[in-house]
Amino acid sequence: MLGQFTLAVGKRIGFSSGRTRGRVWGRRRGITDDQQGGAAIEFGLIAPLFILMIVGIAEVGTTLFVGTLMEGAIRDASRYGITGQDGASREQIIRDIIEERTIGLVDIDVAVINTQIYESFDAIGSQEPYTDNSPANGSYDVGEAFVDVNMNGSWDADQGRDGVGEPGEIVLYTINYSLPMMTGYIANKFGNGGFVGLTASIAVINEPFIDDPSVQ
Ligand SMILES: [Ca+2]
Ligand SMILES: [Ca+2]
Repeated sequence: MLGQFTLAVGKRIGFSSGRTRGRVWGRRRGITDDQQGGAAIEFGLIAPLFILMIVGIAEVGTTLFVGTLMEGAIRDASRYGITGQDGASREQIIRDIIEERTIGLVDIDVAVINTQIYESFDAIGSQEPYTDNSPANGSYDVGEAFVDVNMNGSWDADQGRDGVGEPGEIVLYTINYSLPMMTGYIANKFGNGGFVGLTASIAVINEPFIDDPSVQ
């Protein structure tokens, strides 16, 4: 009896365990396939967001980097400008310094570089004084009397005068650049016509240099 029982149990166990293993392996394979399929679906959903995030980081990083280069470039250009070296070619050398310091990431032919002269630091960004009486509406109107601070014959909302300045004059250096964005999707969503506007500026006072090298 014991032998029959053992045999029966052995057969039963062997037979049953084989089918059970088959069902278990089958179920595991099914679970694995399901997991792989689920992972593929999840990746398909997440991948675009992940790629967008990476591209966005690259765009922001590039923008910050170019902005930092522009700030360094305008600072170096102004350091050169205040010395008054090379007289008439000073403006071109300032442009050359900006081009060199921005290591080709700023198209110097597209960038707008301005140097404006002011009578004081407080005058930077100030409009030319005018008499508001024709009509008295809080803004300048043609025909109203004004002080032509920059001597260009017309009223200006900013009284700066173009130029790199005489000895002791205050000069505002500004560079504006529309940086093209790298990816069309980001540019369409966040850019201004595919560009991001960058500005760097610095105000300095010229050293008491001799403006005319021929005069000693
Ligand atoms: Ca007015
Ligand atoms: Ca004016």
